[in-house]
Amino acid sequence: MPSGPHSNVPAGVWDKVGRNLHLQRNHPIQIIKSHIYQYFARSHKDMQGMPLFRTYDEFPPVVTTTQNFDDLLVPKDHPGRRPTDTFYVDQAHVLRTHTSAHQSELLRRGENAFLVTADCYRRDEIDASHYPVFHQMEGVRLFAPSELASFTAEAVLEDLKRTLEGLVRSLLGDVPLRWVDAYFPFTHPSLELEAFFHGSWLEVLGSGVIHTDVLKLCDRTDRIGWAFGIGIERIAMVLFDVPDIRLFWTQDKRFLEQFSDGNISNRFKPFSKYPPVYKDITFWCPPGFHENDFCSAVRDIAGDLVERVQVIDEFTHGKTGRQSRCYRITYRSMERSLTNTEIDELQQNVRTHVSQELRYELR
Ligand code: FA5
Ligand code: MG
Repeated sequence: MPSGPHSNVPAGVWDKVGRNLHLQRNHPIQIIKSHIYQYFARSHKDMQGMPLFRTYDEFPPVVTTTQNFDDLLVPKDHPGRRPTDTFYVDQAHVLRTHTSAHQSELLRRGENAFLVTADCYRRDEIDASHYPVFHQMEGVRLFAPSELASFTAEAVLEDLKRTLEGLVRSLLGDVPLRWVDAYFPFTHPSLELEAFFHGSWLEVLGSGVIHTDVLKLCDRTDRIGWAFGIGIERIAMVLFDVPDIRLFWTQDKRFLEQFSDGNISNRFKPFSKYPPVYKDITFWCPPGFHENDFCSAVRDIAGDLVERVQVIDEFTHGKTGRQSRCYRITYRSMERSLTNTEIDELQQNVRTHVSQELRYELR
């Protein structure tokens, strides 16, 4: 477990390194990965009739900041680089925040079509669709001039949208989908795809036309192409109707036994819904306050017993300009009923940590 002055990886996250749900038989994450590999193998063939896309799913999770950020033109002052957002192993290494970290090395090797599946890590908000460890699949396709009707970004974008719509429809059927404009430093134009799930729009992937400056860095200016990064948990939630992302990490047989390799037509039958317990905490935000620091502390203390962290009230003091926030923490186990004593103890630990380690002034 990394422990130097620049490391901010908590034990609860480090424990998940190596779990590789995308390699675990009969696990929903693995089932979706295999479906996508097969879909591409069928739909995209090379001149010899062999699958066009090469697949990689064993790249180690610790990458350099060059791979994760610089190669992708992420500006030095981009918030995504900060230790509030990213888990640093040391100053020059991070737990990859996305599978795009492997794009450039494969492009430099001369590859033109590949899929990379891997575990990714982020300090993020806490709710039913965000988890500090999740799985992405990167897809990249470069075209030679002869492979496109016109050698333009428009033609690439059209191929990207057609490919992804076909892929996502093969999994999600007629679930409502919509494209929204997005921004990534390494693609232009950029788009995200959202799926309608439990009453709201859930983002399932980011994508775009690969920025010409990325291709320049890789010495691949003879081609143009697209890339996408799909959130496998998000697809799995919509496909199997899994209401909470924490379930993918459970060892509970009542969850795991509902899934089997090759089967994407079953829906998850919730085995129980235990009651939530709500606890509020109010504090003055110190200068430079970042919500991810608070969420990360709650996650470290409560693990998978925390379901959601949300601001329910905030105000700024008229004279001092200090900001006060009240956060509501929802505790709920996916597997059992929680006792009051247990939750009171967790909440007390959160309060102590917040005041003594993070040095927030409680109210
Ligand atoms: C990216 O990570 C880009 N690398 C995607 C990309 C690749 C764009 C290639 C262009 C070209 P984004 O941060 O939006 O983008 O994440 C992509 C997907 O990962 C999201 O749509 C979501 O499905 C999933 N995701 C992101 N954060 C989390 C999280 N904390 N928990 C679960 N899934 C997540
Ligand atoms: Mg996004």
